[in-house]
Amino acid sequence: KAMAKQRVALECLSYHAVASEEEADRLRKLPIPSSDWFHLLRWDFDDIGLEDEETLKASIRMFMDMDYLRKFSINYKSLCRWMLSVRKNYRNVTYHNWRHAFNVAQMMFTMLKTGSMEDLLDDIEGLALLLACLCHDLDHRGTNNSFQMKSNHPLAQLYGTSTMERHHFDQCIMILTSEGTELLSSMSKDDYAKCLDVMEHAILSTDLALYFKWRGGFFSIVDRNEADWSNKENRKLLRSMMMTACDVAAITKPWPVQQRVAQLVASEFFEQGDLEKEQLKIQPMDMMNREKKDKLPEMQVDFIDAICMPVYKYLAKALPSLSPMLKGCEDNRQHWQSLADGR
Ligand code: 5BB
Ligand code: ZN
Repeated sequence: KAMAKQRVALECLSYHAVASEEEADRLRKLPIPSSDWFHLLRWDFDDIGLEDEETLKASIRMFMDMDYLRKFSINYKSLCRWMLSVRKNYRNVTYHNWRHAFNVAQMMFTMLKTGSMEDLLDDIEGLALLLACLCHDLDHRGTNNSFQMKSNHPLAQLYGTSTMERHHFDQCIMILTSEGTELLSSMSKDDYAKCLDVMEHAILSTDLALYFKWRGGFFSIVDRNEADWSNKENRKLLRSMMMTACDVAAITKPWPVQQRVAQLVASEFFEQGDLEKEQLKIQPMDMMNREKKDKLPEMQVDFIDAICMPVYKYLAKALPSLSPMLKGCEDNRQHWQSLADGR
């Protein structure tokens, strides 16, 4: 394990950049428009009209409006430098890039504020979830856990399960503990430990395998009408479902947005399929095979039925204020079904 860790450090982790102080200083001096201006509190938010720098400002705005700078004595310049560093540690891959992380965080912000979930959670949980959303796919290479395994990547040797998610969390910790980006340095030891614990669980929750493992527990709590959110274990399940709901929230967006994002997801899958053919000499699954691209509508319907609809259905059942996500998902299912039927 020590050897594997060393190899990973050499082969994969050596590149982890912190943004320069000059960059942070520049961002620190720029005005930050309101949440209203960015439409940050809307379920149908779309990032397409925003410049890259505006996505940074919008992310900072979320922390300001949650009042986390005051509540946790977060230094504004550190927040700016942290934000720049997080963006820097996303790669230019087709889908799992900074824009995706930003959209996931916006959805969490909307669930907390517009969906009133901030009333159910404490401030440390809210802060940890928002930070986790921005960090949850750090250094993603556009390939999934199964690819790391099949290609015998050192990351897969280090982390046998939830490979990429453990790596995303690792990267997240590295940024949080680097000089100049130590956002949580004013927290008490206990609060800091709790925040990191919630973040780790939240980032791991974005592993689809863990969603399948944990969702039954959540569904039965909701079905038995025993939704006591003051219970520690119940809250843990709730937070994990919130992460999944935000991670796949493109499926709840207005149809033109959903179509555009689905194309990005498909392209990234096809790029992995190309690597599997060329490098691993294996036949990719349909989802990753560009020769099967006609199956996209059918696959989106399956994705909605197997993964998305259940999480939005149970979240809306537990908390009716979240039903706009369910509605958006249902609308998109209809669109994809029509296309699958050739209509
Ligand atoms: C996903 C799981 N996989 C192991 C087998 C295939 N499936 S799937 O049938 O549900 C599927 C999902 C098939 C095709 C898909 O996209 C074709 C473009 C998708 C799909 N996945 N469609 C999407 O719009 C999105 Br967004 C995604 C993202 C899934 C990433 C992992 C989500 C983690 C949730 C905790
Ligand atoms: Zn993600």
